[in-house]
Amino acid sequence: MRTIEGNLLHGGRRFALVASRFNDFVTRRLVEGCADMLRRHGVDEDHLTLAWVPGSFELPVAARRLAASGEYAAVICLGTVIRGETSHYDLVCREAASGVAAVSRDTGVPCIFGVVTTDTLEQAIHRAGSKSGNKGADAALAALEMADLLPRLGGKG
Ligand code: INI
Repeated sequence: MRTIEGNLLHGGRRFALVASRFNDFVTRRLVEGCADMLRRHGVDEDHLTLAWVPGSFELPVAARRLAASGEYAAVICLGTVIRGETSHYDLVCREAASGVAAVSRDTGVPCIFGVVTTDTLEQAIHRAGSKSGNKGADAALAALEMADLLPRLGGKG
């Protein structure tokens, strides 16, 4: 069986991060975890771009622009949605998730969903660099792997 896998190699590629300001106390830690993981895998500082949007609902539209630019091997979307703070939690989560997935499918550029969705602020903090790891760092690994995998699959996005 021929097996195709992506390695965690930067390959000189450029990566874009899109982060939402809502709950930025948490999201900034996701951004730091993500950028740190990319740098530790050899990604050049010059090859990292960070764009801020107001909330997670706005992640897809910015991700689409970045993905369509053709400059980036992957776009990493980072945000924090906390149920306790919004009655439209489900809407924001659903639109962010389906929007990011649609950008990925439509452009062929891997768009990584690094949005923490929790019931409480405490749970969100745990996923942003304390008890439960850092979802931004996990998103960076997914981006490296997908960016390396896609060219190996052949064809076009
Ligand atoms: N955006 C978030 O990223 N996280 C949240 O928890 C959140 N809450 O609680 O409402 C949130 N709302 C803002 C939303 O993403 C949009 O920015 C806003 O609706 C304007 O379109």
